[in-house]
Amino acid sequence: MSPGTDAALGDYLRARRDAVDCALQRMLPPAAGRLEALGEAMRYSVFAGGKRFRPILALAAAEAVAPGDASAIDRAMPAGCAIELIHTYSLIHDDLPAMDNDTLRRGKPTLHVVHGEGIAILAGDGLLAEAFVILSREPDDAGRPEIAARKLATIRRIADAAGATGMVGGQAIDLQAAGHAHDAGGLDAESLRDMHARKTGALIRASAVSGAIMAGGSAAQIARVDDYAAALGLAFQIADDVLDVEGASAALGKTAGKDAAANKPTYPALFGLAASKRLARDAVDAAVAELAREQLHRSRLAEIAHWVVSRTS
Ligand code: GRG
Repeated sequence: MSPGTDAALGDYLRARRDAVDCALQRMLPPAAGRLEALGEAMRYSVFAGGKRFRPILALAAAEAVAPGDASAIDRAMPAGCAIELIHTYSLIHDDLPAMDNDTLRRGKPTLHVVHGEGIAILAGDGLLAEAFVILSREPDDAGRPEIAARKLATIRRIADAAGATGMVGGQAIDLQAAGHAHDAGGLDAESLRDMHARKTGALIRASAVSGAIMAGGSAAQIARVDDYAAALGLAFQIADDVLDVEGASAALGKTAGKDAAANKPTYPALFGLAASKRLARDAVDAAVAELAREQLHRSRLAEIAHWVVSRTS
């Protein structure tokens, strides 16, 4: 956890991260037989040491709409884990020579450096498909039509977030903008916001919404959690851009300073550092205000929003 993280929140995040790691160990197919190399490659990236921010967000949203209901956490866990696999696939592919061409991720050499580009592409593909195996398999909905309906809504939401109008679409916009001669890849503020809302925001939003859906939240609660997470995703991205400028590669576990070097579209490039930090704090306030509209602001979701902009990795 970051040095500034409140002790109780730090304990909470650690406990949740451990529970997510345990669930991921169980849910991923074993690396065995003829598929041992592929399975090992998938596990290498999944267990390279991510924060598990998205699954923790799904679990916190489930707790927020169903406080004190332990089954809510169990029901949200498969969605959280599936999203972590999709997120990990996106990092593997993003690091490939054809995209960001990076050699360090989660504090370790990137997957294509260790296992080669072909296996890295396939490991990413495998993780994406495996996410939907998990989503359709868990939790068991035998004889529970309301759980089956929640699963279907969750699958739809996650597929949308990961797909061509979500994360993949945002990455395509990013790829086209990178390397332009102008600041921030030639994108104006609105285009930058739209790109990030797709590339990073959509999956973050789907994480919180999936947790709320799987825990049986009301339509009004789910809508507020969605709006909260939209603002949170923006805060997360701005903080990530600021960390790329101010952070150290060792703490980040990835190469710092790459955005500016590649003339990437970022908030600091467009607004400067001080204004970017202010925008991130404004986004956190907006996120918490959305929670308050459904009395969800005394939950971990609000603490997580503040943590997102104070983290150092
Ligand atoms: C290749 C389809 C495809 C998409 C790639 C998400 C993404 C799109 C690329 C990652 C590039 C990047 C660094 C984006 C900034 C925000 C972000 C996703 C940071 C990494 O997420 P963290 O901080 O990482 O949650 P950990 O390792 O903790 O899981």
